[in-house]
Amino acid sequence: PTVEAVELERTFIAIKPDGVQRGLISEIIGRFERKGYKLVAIKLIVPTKEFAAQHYDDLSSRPFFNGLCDFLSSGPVVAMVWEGQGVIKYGRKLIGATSPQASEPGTIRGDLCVQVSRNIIHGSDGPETAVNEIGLWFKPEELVSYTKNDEKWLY
Ligand code: FUP
Repeated sequence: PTVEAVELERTFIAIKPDGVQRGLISEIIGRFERKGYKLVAIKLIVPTKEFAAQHYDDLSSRPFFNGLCDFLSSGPVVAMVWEGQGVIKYGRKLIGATSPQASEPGTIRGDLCVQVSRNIIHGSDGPETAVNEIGLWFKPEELVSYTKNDEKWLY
């Protein structure tokens, strides 16, 4: 199919402070890039704890919520939007299970981390979450629209 005929969905992906501190930015970006997904937004930011709480507001009743928000706001986060066919669901597959112990080898969490509270990356878990998270982390004008030439070979 032509690129125009393919539904190019978008997802929000973040490399958490542990992934940044451990020097895994290029490794993680490389996996999405090599797969054939397209980077449409990226920035390095230290979220406030309030912002982290907003991002994780569906988990606010969980016992680990406070520690999770402290952790996400503890240092720089690489916030990104990736685009491509099936990127929401397949992005989660690339990432692996929530617990690195349950993540298959070959996945980002399976290969690169050990503990659930230090699982290095976040990815939107569905179409609605993706829209909400992209809207929370990015202004519309921060999403870059451009032609990437490999797409005519991917689709
Ligand atoms: P995921 O979508 O895989 O990131 O998982 P969740 O939305 O369920 O959890 C969000 C984050 O909370 C996880 F990435 C890590 C943290 N968490 C814990 O610290 N302890 C837990 O028992 C579960 C999740």
